[in-house]
Amino acid sequence: MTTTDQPSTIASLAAEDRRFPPSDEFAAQANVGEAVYDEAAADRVAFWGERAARLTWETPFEQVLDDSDAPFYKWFTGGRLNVAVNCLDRHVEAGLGDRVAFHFEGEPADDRRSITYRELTEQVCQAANALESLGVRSGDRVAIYMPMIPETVVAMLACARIGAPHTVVFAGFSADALAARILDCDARVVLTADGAHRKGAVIPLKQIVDEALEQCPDVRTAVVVKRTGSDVTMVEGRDLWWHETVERAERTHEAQAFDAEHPLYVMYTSGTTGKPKGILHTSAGYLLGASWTQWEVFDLKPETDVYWTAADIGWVTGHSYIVYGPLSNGTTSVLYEGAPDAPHRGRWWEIVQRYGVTVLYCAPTAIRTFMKWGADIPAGYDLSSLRVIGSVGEPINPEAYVWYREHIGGGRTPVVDTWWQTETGSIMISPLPGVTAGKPGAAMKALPGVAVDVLDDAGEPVPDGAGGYLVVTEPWPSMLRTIWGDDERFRDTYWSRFPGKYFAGDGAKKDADGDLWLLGRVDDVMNVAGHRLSTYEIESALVASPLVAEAAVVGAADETTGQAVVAFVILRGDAADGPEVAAQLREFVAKQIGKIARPRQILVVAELPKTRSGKIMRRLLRDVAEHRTVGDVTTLADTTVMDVIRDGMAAAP
Ligand code: 6R9
Repeated sequence: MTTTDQPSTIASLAAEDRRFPPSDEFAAQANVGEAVYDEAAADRVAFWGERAARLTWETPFEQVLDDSDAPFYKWFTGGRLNVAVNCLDRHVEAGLGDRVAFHFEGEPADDRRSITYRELTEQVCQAANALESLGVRSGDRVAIYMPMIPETVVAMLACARIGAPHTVVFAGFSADALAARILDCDARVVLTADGAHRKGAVIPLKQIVDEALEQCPDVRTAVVVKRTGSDVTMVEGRDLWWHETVERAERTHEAQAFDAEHPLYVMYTSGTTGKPKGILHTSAGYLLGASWTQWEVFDLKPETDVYWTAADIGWVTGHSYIVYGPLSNGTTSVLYEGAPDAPHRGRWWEIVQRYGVTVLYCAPTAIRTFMKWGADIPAGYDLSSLRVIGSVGEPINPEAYVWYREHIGGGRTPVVDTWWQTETGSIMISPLPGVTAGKPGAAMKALPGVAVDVLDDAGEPVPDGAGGYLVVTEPWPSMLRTIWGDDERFRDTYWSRFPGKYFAGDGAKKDADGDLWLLGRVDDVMNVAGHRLSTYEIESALVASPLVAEAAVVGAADETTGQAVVAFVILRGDAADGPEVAAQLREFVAKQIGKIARPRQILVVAELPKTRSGKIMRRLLRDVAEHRTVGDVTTLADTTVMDVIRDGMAAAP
């Protein structure tokens, strides 16, 4: 991607002139105002030093940032704290023991319970005691392969409490994927469940663990939560029931403080090439990032808000905004186990109504799915409790943003489009709900204390109106510290493209006002007859058509133009399929962006291939568009999707 050759596409985003400033009423009560940007700009390091007062330290830190061994930055050196104490004990000690930490909503009907901070603290103490009695010591890695249930949160915090870094593996990854992660970080203990409920069926977690452990001879113990009551084989001498170990342990546990840089967790994220990268986060800086950004970006009022991140704990979004951010802030949250359409398509809105959810945070893929199902479904529920709604995981197309604001936010709530990564630990680029006049589709600007820029190939900042590579130019507290066991890959992947700066791997554009538009991964940029086109911009144009609910665009090799645009679309509930639809949509894109962006081919599909966090796997669609064997599908949420799409492509005219 270069700075100059995007004229054909800049026009489409520049034409987006809808603006949504906060109401005076909202701005007046907001946690964070304009002044915070100035405060952070005046002295960024001091700004973070002051924010750190929101954590409870056993020993205060001596230095905010130690950059003597960059890019191996250290934050809050000399400081000591316990992450679990910050998430639990201190709230109970402050008299908040009876506050609900989680409203847990299981997938099966009427399976729900609310857990207070006192109860959660006791359960975490029990699990910490149990882990210690199983020989887990500070620094030992523990793998967690569990459903979206309260015991998963308990497991994570118990690890944090005893200083044993956890690695949570998404419950739905295959036995091979699980084994690879266990082996990479050399975990010796695995926490799991007999099964997980998913759309009325049961995922046999324990069976998958058994299979994975055939490859992991060093794992000595598996502790199993009874969740679904499915038949499981318990291996003598290795497997233990959670209810016979954890739930019989002492309810009190003396927590010890750890160094600010003590490892907290390893989260695996897929690279474009090679094996998954184990992203390492440490204690104080990470916790501060999650805690402060949840308060700042969602205008969190822990006394009154009911906060819901509708994402999976096995994704970094769940780590930071279901577990560590909300609990460190003493928030009441919703924890929902199941799918949005289990057992019906109004399930999320039923949950919002039941608990009076005030802040909702989810992914654009969910929003586009709800668009497809139709606005009359959410309209059947009382969503008036919502006051801030957020989006994460992919660029949110302007039409999806406006639909979300209108049909979920009642035309009233600020929408925060938050850009960040597993590597960044917490939100980096986002509007502030009480300050920013939101532009649909734009993540706007870096949060106070975060420094980003967009660079061209030569590493020079691009002018307003141009696009390039997103970088973070200064260290931040919740940054990854390394790739587990591979410092060299850490330097190569993130710090070598633009020396001294963190390379995010995403394309971005500055608009005429200097506001930021994220364009997806750098690899998702096409070259059509010499023009650089971003998949996201063409997808946004397609989604702007009243016929289309979701679109995925790829560049396929083309004899005349180098690459040609191939689009896969899901039609909205009420749009009829037919031969004229493709022709209509091709013209629609030509009109919106320009002839150069007109898809060579448009295929109507029922589903798109997505990862568990809802990201479209364009790489697989590219394989189909170029008539290749479809590549590795192990990280897909539904692996059968690709067969259907491939058959559709073969039958297409
Ligand atoms: C939190 C998370 C990171 C990648 C990131 C980017 C994409 C996330 C986005 C966004 C545009 C947003 N991404 N949020 N793109 N706008 N608001 O998603 O972490 O799973 O590591 O993915 O997701 O491409 O580089 P992770």
